[in-house]
Amino acid sequence: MIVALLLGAAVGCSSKEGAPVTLMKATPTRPALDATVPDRIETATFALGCFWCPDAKFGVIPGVVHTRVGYTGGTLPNPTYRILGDHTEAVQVDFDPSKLTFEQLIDRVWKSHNPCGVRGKRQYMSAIFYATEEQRKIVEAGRDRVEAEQGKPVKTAILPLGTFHVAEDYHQKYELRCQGELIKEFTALYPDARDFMNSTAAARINGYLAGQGSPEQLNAEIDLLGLTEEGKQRLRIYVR
Ligand code: MHO
Repeated sequence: MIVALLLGAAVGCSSKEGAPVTLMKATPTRPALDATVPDRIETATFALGCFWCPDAKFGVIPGVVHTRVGYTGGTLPNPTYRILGDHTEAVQVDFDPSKLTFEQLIDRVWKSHNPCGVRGKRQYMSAIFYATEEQRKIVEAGRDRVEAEQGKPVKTAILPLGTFHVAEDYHQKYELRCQGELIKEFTALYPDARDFMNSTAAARINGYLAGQGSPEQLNAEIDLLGLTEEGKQRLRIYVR
């Protein structure tokens, strides 16, 4: 019976009256990792050069729930990648504070670039944007610690967060967008680009594809990412 129904679905079939019956194609199952979003989410915003890299690097971290890349720090209204004005490429990371604290996340930001090196041009400058007084204090304490450790002034900008302009869809989860077969699976799961951008599973896979994360972490969560068996095999190749 089930087989007959499935066959019917595959070849299309007619009702008694002869009108075509549209049977739903099996909808892909959304990743288990995306099924629950924590009640409380905090957001960190920072810039570390081209935003594709921090999107991948931080998206893979356990406790990170969403990532999005965009433009901030400037005054031009409605910036785009081509007309950026005085903005900087940045990433926003939403995280579950019961699993990862702002302090731990910012600690990783300090460690993942050279804060005392050249700041670079505005588009790619290193910066941490604070959204609250509490965040400002944590960021400034980190800066003081780095300066004491390195004996040099920190060049990374520390700025209040203004409007964060979400970048074009084609910049979100860039590594994953460039992996032909896996992005096909994800486009089927999330036809809407905003849903795709907000997928935790997509953030993790985007990181793994960039060589981030560990085989242990991947093993622990590979069945939660919404991939087909073929997709899983493909992803494993990237994580060594
Ligand atoms: N144009 C650079 C970086 C892209 S970025 C989003 C590149 O080709 O790698 O600024």
